Amino acid sequence: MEANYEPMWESLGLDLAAHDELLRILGKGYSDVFLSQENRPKGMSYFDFVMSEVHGLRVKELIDGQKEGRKVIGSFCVFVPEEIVRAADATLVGLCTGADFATDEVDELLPRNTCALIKSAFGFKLGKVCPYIETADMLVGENTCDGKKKSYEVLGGLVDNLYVMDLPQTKSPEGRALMRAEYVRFRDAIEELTGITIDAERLRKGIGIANDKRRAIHRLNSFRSADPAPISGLDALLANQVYFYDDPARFSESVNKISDELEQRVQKGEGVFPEGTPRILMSGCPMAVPNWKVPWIVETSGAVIVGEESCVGERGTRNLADDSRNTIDELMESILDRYFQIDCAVFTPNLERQRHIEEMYKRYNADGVIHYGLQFCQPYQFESMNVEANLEKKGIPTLRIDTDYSMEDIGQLKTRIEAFIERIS
Ligand code: BJ8
Repeated sequence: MEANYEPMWESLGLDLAAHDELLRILGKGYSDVFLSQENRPKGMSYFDFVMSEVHGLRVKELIDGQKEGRKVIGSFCVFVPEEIVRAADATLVGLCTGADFATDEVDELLPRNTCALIKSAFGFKLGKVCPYIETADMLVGENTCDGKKKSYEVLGGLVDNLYVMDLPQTKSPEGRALMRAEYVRFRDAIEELTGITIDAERLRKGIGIANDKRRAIHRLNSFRSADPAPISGLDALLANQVYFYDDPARFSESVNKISDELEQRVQKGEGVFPEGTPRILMSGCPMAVPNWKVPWIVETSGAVIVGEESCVGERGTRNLADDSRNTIDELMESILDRYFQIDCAVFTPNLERQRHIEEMYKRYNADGVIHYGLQFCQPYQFESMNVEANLEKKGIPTLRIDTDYSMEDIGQLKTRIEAFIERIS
């Protein structure tokens, strides 16, 4: 018998009618986009289950954990260090930012030229349809792009548990010092919230939990360089999206099971699409659940996505933090070492990102790059110009797309993507 989560959603203050509608659309979209795929690895059934319960069982687990004293921290960005949260036996979850909701109310609060990701975060809050934001004991905003930075000033008026982390804009010694100070301040805030003092042993454990998840994703990605590709880009993206919600140990185990299957597939030369299918590297803005529009168009137009240069992808999971150091200060430095390498476009200059795109293009044996920019996202839209020019100069075919979460441009996108696939075939 299906569990009844209505009392739980009601106690979180969700708008039940609007939330039902959201789940209906989400379920239909998931079925159309994911369940219609052929030759999926059997292990993906785990993610089908997770998605069918994304606002149900997982939220219940978080609330049950809260009853046992485990705090929930909600985040909008991969700069929020999961290791510190886990070290205090708390749980980090990514917040809903992948679909338009309550757009009229959002337009009253935010300028029209705000990116869809930020508008979405507000839409889920204003429309009362995100159980994660309502469950969280602390919401962490971060001063990255101007849009996010200023929108947190607005969000602060809507919630009473917002913590804002300052972040540098340059990879200079001064930038690193700022980030170090902010990570220490964040550790203090987490200690105060949880009542737990984070010592070296706890922090090492937190690093281990986060590293294990990353290792699992690295292993899955390692099989995607094969031709035929053993997993679709949509399914790999889904694993990267669920990374932000799921219980870490269960996630790593499930991803490793899928990887066992992929290993077999690669040995036998089996894939989701035929050998020789044009291979695409996606690069750019993060795609949060349920933002599957462009990957779906790509993979129903005769190509396969073999990698994501994105925060919901390798920019978010690249590099482990070194847990072999001894003292709390040394381990904090390990965390800093790792996060200071994230090549988000809010940094200037940001040349590492260009290098990473080229490196991933080669590693995944891609035939072309699609740069995915959200309209009004200045950092990534600005960078996309140079990215395209530099890649094309090196003979790497590149398509630059600027879009949002609406479905209005699907026809136009499909035409451009099909033409691009023809170019790289
Ligand atoms: S580390 S990419 S998750 S900031 S799309 S809100 S940049 S206007 S999401 Fe990001 Fe952290 Fe960077 Fe990653 Fe602004 Fe652009 Fe909107 Fe964006």
